[in-house]
Amino acid sequence: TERYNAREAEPRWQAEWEKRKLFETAATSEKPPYYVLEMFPYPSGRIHMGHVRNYAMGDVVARYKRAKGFDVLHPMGWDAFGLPAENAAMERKVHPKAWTYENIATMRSQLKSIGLSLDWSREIATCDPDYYAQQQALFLDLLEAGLAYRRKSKVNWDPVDNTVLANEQVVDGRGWRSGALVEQRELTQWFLKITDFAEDLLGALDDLPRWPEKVRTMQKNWIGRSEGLLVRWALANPADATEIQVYTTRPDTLFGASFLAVAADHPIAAARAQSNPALQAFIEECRRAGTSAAALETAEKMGYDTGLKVRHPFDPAIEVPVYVANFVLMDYGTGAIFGCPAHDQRDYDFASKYGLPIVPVVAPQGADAQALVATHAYDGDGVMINSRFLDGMTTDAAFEEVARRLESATLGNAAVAERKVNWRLRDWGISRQRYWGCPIPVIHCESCGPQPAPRDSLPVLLPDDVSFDQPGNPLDRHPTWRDVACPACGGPARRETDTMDTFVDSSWYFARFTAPRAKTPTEKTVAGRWLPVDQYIGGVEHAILHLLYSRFFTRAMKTTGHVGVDEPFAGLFTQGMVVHETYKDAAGEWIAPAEIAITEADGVRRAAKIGSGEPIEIGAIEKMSKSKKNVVDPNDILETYGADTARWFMLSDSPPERDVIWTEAGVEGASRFVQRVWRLANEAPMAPVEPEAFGDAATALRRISHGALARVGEDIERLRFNRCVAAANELANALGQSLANAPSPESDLAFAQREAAEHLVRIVSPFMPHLAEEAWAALGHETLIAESAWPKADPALLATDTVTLPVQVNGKKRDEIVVSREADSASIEKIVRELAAVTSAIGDKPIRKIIVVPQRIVNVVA
Ligand code: ANZ
Ligand code: ZN
Repeated sequence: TERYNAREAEPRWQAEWEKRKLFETAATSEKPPYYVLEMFPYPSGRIHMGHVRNYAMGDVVARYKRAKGFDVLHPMGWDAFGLPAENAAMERKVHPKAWTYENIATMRSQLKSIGLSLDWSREIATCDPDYYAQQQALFLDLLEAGLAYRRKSKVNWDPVDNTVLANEQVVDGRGWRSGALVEQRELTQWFLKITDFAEDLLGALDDLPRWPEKVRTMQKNWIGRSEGLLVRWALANPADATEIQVYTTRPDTLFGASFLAVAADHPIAAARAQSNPALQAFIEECRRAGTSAAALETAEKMGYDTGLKVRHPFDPAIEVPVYVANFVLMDYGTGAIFGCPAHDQRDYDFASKYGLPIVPVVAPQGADAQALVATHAYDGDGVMINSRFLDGMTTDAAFEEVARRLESATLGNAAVAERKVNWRLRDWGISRQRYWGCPIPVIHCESCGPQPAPRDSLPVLLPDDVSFDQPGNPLDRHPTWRDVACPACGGPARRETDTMDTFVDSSWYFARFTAPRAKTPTEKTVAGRWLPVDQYIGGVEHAILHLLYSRFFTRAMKTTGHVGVDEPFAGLFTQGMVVHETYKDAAGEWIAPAEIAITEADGVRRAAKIGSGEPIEIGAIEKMSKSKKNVVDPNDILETYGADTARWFMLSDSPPERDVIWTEAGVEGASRFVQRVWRLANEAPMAPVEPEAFGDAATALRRISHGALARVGEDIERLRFNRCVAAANELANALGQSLANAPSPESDLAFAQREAAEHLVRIVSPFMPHLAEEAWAALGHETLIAESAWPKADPALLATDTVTLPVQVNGKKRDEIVVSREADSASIEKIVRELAAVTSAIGDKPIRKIIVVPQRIVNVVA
């Protein structure tokens, strides 16, 4: 047979699928629905390998589920608003809209050449007026429901460019273009009330079993519920105030308090600074350095003594000083803390710097408490010491005792303390002083205040005639767009010129896909059929914000009557990155993989520049990035090998949640496998009739082929794509060996061989759909494989085919694997080495030994 020609076959099959509208999801169907979605891309210009991996995974699931009889929804769109389009406008004088839609066109055709089973008739771009019209309608709904409101909040202000900067435009406290020190300015901005749902967003995480544990933990930490105490401390020298209230989660450590500290923006700090220029200067310095949690985390602890003293809530004779400190946040708790240096590292650093006492109040039974805190804070468990009536108690008991006593003690005519649940989660500020985003549909009137834009005036369209030759938001200096009549009084008014955070755009697109052309945000019954998304797939970099905002939006859309569910994504999978070796020349410049040739001699790999032969240093394996030039362009791979090879390699080497190392050798291997499947399909005997009985050789082959079919189905359901690849390899080997025996066409073995070839093509079809169609036709089928059902494995052939082996790591069970009964130790070892449960259990320790007890158990010794 001739070699399989991917470059010729792939576009041909893509055209065929498109002609038959195979992947367009009909409006109604008797079949059960299944919604699989990959995070939609930002149209940056070109598809990269990370996209290919992400979409290949989703496509395997989509094609498999379709073959299993589901009505599959698998749409694609563009997260199309955002800053890069405006940067392109400034740098290259191209309009953000033109830039964005050109990129979309390029990337759409790239995605099409990968052969994804997408319903392109549902394509949306968030910058399409049809899309953002509905987003504006949603905003008005949230406004009416009290879930959107306005308040003052800080922004980064570049005093040279006279413009607001996004956080990513502030580099080391300076404007990225001007280099000027960035100031904090207060602007009135729009907020969405995500905090209304804090309790539910936290609690419901426990009802998402098909989410990775680590993502749920990250969300929990972000929402950050803590239980503590608000404690009022009386000022010993009352001046501008009589007390300071602090929030603490460790009231048990109260006798270890050696100072109070307030945030730079705390009213007490401002009051004291009025008569103290040095304190004022310190406060300003704190503000300049930024007061975000991230900025404070890394900054050196600094403080300024206000001269004030407060009295200990249990003993007025104990007085402690009050500082203004840069590590206290104004918008958390009360913006004031008591410092307990012995048991909090930040307080420890602070106390060491300013010579404040470090008194241990918690220590494990019998420990030398002073030694415990000699070099750093102790935050472990123990019993109370140096704490009067608390001594000997556990920290939990001490917490309760302090709370009980202070709740019933009084200061003035109120309790000294009250219990308080605190949340780290803040309301979501969505105002951006940017052009390329969804306009906030509000009109400001001097006499009536902010008015919602009338519904029948939506969408508030972005004007096209804008220029980027001056800093700032072009909408601010566009009078014919900006100046309008007040919808309430008809007097002169101005449009809101801020646009929405682009995270809003991506917080509901999955719902819009269910009825992408509706004249309302969703069609509730249609949304009800599809939501929640059955399987969502994307990068772990979105584990917090995007997913949390989407969870909030789904709840808000339920409140406002657009969907019937709380949770957007029933199943979530976060895939690993595509990584590649890096290369450097003698001058230390990064060199692209395409410019070098690798040779291997005596087990040593060497790199040299193609052409000059100059030796090149082989560096670490890292995430593909432009700056390190270790990027492989999907287009080059598609040109050389075709989409199927790229897709197969992407999913073959490592478990999908881990990084995959892109190597030329790996791609070559995948390419050889493509040809192999093609040969096997062509060499298989043509459709013999099913014999009455099967001999040993035929039965052995059927066990393997039915076993592989069943395993692959199960593994796709669990997104263990690399195991599917292993099963396909095994089957191809078995079939190849069997075919070498060349039986007569009538024999039972011929039947088993043909069946094995069909199963092999079926197994690879979700991964390599073009090759599968071509091979399916070569096997004599007149229908498309994409249109035919996934066959059922014969249970009689499965019963003895496989065994389930528990996998232990150092004697503790971590996972189990299903392998064929005949699998040898070497292949079992290989599977075990790649198990995520095993790799995470051993961490970075080396594997010393893998003991395989055939058909019983596997033990990994690390
Ligand atoms: C005394 C103490 C002793 C504390 C100790 C901790 C350990 P979470 O769990 O995040 O709620 N804190 C309170 N408000 C703060 C603010 N605005 N800026 C910076 N830190 C603040 O953390 C609560 C703890 O963080 C509180 O408990 C307080 O320090 C600090 F051994 O009080 B603790
Ligand atoms: Zn008005």
